[in-house]
Amino acid sequence: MKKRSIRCLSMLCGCLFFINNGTAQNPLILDQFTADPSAREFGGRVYVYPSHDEHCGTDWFCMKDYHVFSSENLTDWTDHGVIVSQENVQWVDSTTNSMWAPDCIEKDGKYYFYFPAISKDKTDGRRGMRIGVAVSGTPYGPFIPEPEPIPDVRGIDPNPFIDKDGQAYLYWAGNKRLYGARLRDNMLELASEPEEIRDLPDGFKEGPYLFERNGIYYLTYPHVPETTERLEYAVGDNPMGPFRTAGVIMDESPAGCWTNHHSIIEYRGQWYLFYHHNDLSPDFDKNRSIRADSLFFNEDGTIRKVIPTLRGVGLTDAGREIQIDRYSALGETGASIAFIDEEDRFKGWKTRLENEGAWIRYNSVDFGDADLQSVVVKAVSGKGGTVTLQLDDLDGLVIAQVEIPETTDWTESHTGLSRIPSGVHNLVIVLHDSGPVEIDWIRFE
Ligand code: FUB
Repeated sequence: MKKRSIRCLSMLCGCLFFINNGTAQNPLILDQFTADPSAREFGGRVYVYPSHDEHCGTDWFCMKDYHVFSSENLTDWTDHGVIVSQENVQWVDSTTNSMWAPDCIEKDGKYYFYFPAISKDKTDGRRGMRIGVAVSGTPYGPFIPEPEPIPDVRGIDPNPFIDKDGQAYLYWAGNKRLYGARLRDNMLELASEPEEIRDLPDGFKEGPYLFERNGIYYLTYPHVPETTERLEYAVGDNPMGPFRTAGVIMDESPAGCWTNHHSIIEYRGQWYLFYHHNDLSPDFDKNRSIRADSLFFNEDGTIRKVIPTLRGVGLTDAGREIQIDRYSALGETGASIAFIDEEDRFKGWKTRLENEGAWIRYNSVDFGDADLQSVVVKAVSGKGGTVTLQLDDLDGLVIAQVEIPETTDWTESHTGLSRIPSGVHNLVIVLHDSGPVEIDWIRFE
């Protein structure tokens, strides 16, 4: 999978707008590291406010600023550019690269962006991680940071919530614990003393995210039961609890990424979990990438565990480059994925089919109204090979047989379709020789 082409659309208050073309899968953003995704629906679009990991040559987090990304179809993400930077917040020590997990909420037409960072004020009681607010008239800025952090709040991972009665709350983490308080109407100050949220499991907790559904208040949070974080939740009848623990939303990463951090929203009738993993940096888990997967509730309101996928959410337009390495399923033998270029992982991944019969499946490809007549497969193969493209949900119907030429360079092979599909289908690619054949992407025309 090659790096997505980035197209500049316009300028707004110094922030460039970009389209991140063709990203329908996990991770969502492929041209930079992103972590701690706080997703919100504003005006019929999903906005994701992640933090922004960089590689600064240290073995710790290096986070200097925030971008916001938005999408209407959860497939095409617009990067609205930098909305807040450590360089433009008066109270932040801009040498500390400590702009950790943020969140944003709308109230009365204003957007309040909450973010933690290390304060430049080193006096007792005011030093360390504080939480600030930046305010905007739109979800994408310009955000004007308040000159001081929120008084009386010390910690990280702010999460604002507005209840049905209009009362706003702020949750945050500190000293391995979670805290909450009511916010004043101005959204800039606490209206009550910070309270520790009790009756949660012992051990390290951070990243609180609270939402309400059918009268149940879900307090969700990463917790370390053993060595790395998993996403858990507790439920209560009130925004400030008491809460009772209710289960696990996502298990620890099998690959060992120490952190996870999430948010949960309903969008157009479907619930989604936004979270992160270190897909683009498997050797260094402080360079993370945001993801999204669908989330489902049981009848009794409990949350079904979310199994992380590469395929992610949203439909993939058959006329765009389909990155099949973000697969839904992979045959047990002879199929694998790898980075296209280990020296530049932002170029993404490729699929390698090794033996006859090796296969990979990519779900939810939208063929539209049946006017696609041919297919392009970008592939490389030292021996050449034949692959068939089949529709899994139509009993394996073969729609094309593609001859991949013997070549040492990536080559685009064009083939007419033997059957013209319409609508949404699950695409399977099967190798019919002994390979290997490596595939970057597939596009229908
Ligand atoms: O991104 C820095 C920190 O790592 C966040 O604030 C935590 O929630 C964890 O994801």
